[in-house]
Amino acid sequence: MEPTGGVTELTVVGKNLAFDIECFEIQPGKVRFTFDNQDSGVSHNFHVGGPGGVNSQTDLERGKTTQTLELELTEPGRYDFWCDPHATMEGHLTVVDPAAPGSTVSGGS
Ligand SMILES: [Cu+2]
Repeated sequence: MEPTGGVTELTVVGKNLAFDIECFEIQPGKVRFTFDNQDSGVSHNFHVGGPGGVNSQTDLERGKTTQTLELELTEPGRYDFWCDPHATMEGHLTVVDPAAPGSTVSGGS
């Protein structure tokens, strides 16, 4: 999860109508999601929403396929990600507040 060239790279695999990872914690800034749809013949997308009016998604696309979504997540807080047709596919990511060093985002979902 180390930022590469100022961009945080996150990879999420969609398989059997589920995401392989459902919780991320990142620093504010540019994020590049790679969504790897491994469900052959099943249409998924990758949708991210949260603070600051973030609401962005990839097109629905039949697997197997790989999509990328680049966002700038500058506002600390909790963001959600999901696949629109499948309620079983959801997760969240927390953008930490760099102005609060040592403050860990406490657990709970
Ligand atoms: Cu889906």
